[in-house]
Amino acid sequence: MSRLIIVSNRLPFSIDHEGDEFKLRQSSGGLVSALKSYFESNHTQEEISEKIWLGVADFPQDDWDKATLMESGGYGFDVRPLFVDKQLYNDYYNGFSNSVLWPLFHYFPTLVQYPASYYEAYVQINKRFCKELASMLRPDDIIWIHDYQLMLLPQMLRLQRLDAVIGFFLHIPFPSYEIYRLLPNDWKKGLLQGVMGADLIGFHTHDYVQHFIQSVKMILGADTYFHTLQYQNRFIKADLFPIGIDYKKFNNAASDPEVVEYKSEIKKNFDEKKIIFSVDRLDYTKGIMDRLNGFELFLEQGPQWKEKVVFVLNVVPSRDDIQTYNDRKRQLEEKIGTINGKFSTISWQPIIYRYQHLPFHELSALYQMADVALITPLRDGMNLVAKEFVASSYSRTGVLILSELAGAASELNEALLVNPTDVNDIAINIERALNMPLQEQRNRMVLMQRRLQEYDVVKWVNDFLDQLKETKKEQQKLTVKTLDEKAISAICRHYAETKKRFFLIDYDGTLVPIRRLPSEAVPDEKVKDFLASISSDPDNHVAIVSGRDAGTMEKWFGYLPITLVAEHGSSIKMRNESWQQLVTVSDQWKDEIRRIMQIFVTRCVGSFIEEKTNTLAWHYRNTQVDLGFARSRELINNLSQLIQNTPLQVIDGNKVVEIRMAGFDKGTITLRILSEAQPDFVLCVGDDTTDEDMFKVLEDSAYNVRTYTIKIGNRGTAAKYTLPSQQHVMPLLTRLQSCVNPQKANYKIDKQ
Ligand code: GDG
Repeated sequence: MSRLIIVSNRLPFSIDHEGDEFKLRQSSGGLVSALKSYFESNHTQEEISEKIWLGVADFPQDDWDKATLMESGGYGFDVRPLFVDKQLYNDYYNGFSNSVLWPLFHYFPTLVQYPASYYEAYVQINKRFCKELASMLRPDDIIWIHDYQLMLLPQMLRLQRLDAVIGFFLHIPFPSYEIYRLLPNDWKKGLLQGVMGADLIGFHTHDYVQHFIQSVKMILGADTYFHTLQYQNRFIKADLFPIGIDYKKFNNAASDPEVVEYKSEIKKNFDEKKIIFSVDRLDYTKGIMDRLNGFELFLEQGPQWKEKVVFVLNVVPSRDDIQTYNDRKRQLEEKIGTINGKFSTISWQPIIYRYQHLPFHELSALYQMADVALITPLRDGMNLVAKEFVASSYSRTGVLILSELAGAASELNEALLVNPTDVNDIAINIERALNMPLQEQRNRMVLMQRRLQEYDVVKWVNDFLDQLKETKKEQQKLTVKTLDEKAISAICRHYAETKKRFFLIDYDGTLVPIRRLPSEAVPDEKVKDFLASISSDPDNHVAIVSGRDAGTMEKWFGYLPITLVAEHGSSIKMRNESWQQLVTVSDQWKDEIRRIMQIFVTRCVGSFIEEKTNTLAWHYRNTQVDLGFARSRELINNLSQLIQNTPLQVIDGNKVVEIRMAGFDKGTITLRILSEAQPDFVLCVGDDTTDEDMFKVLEDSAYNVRTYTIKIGNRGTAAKYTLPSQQHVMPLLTRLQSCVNPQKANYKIDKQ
């Protein structure tokens, strides 16, 4: 049995007290709504025996001690409040979290403030969380850390507990690399390293996952393969988990007596008027000013709506100790006054504005009574209000107008999607929504409801926790062993027992060291003699699987009885046969790619382009290390965008970026040649990213022959074993021959 420890900046409630009376008050906010619903449901994971919520208390220790009634929570979880120094908390929360990360991650870089003291406080508070957690952790605990206030915590905890199961979820957008890189160097590196301490990192949308992976690649240089990242010898997964809502709670609220009563009050007050509704925390990201401008334009352009429509605008107080927030409040209230002053009649006011937190029954009644929900954030991680409005529509009518820049837009395609800064777009869509036929409203609602019902908050939590467990299992599988004496002896024994052995050997960086220029990496007599010797054994079949062009391969090895694979599988010469060209499509794509690579050659002294029949490669092995690496990230980025929807692929190789036809890789060709050869022993060795394709197909459980995949170097790999460097390759292969020919036994890995 495990304990689930939820860690978030704040606890999900405050304490109100009058005299000796202490009362819990639930905080508003997306995370609280979601997790509270999950804890109250009966569908938590079976193996979770206890739930604990750790967060900073916004009440004094004294109140907590008195309110002992809360020990058991009443919410179905234990509470661990953290009491921290007020000034420090202020610099961490209002400072770094909400005046650096919040504006930057929501694409408001001009609002970011950069005092060093903010980051220092952020480090300190993250450390406080770490200390508290470390003191309470048990071996089987599952730790789930939430949101941008605690980005350093996963790594801090990892350093204390190497085996801990740690999940991290970011509730706000992860911005594009161009925005993220605006952070000072230490901060941007520190935050990413911090998050990478987790085993599983969750985001709301595919875009945020991609942005994160790109930043990790560009800034930390981590290896990535789809959603798996390899960093400092650990495998980490980043994936999307679009948060769901408590669908039933909102859908069933229609029969709640309090809701029914409040609805009849609304009906009485607004009569037959159409209702437009919005509710958000007071925050510049929520786009309230542009929304008001859009509504004003709609009223100007549609005088026929006079006295027939009312906009119920509810703003929830938030972060009022940050100046930017107060300024916005004043500006919004002025704007509301202007619109009401301009359009009101003696019996009608177009905007009903409230600045308060609504009780649930009022919120729910307004969701149900609204003809239109107008939700137009300038950026929003997800936006639960949009989902709650859809779930509340028991009659399946009502129209959702939603910003295309909210995470929810990627799931709620049937909403009227608007650009939140385009007031004209907002005005047009208000008009469109108010005129939308009932049948169309229903068609759209039904589809959105079905989706929300299927992936509700319980599914969201369980999905995340299941994936976390899976990631842990995968990590164990991916653990790579250094090829040691014991493993070599085992390979030797197997070698001696078998009669149909197959060797798949990469060339550059494997048989010969990487040289300054590819033309310098010519095979010497030792390599040639070895290849001649190993291939002379009739029980052995050797294939050199290279990225080199066929002409060079033929010149160097054409006379030997071995198989040659050129350009990663674009052409092949099977042992004792002639060359076969496998890629037959036009190479016109090369002109555009060459032009871009040429720009990088100019910008990065020492780099050069290598052109092969089906491949263009930009080599940066001769450049200044940091510059070459940074430029290679940019080139990969540019090329990846350019080749979208084409049959090309970009390969991030060892000091080389290559582009070539997809579908012709070392993995595909490996399967092809092995299916013909039917061996009973396979040994595959390589050093590069392109060799990973061979390792993967050979390590795939569907491939039944006993295989030995060996990667040179310690970068992330799908291979079973690693060798420390290229110099170990020839001695190892020579030693294998000695297993049937003992006088060649001169290689002991432990002595290297
Ligand atoms: C962050 C991300 C992401 C709001 N006003 C009242 C009220 N609420 C409840 C809503 C909803 C929640 O608060 C707000 O959630 P959002 O998703 O809209 O926004 P954030 O609080 O900024 O949340 C966001 C979320 O995390 C989850 O990952 O979606 O993008 O910024 O549940 O119902 N509830 C009541 N009265 C109110 O006046 N009772």
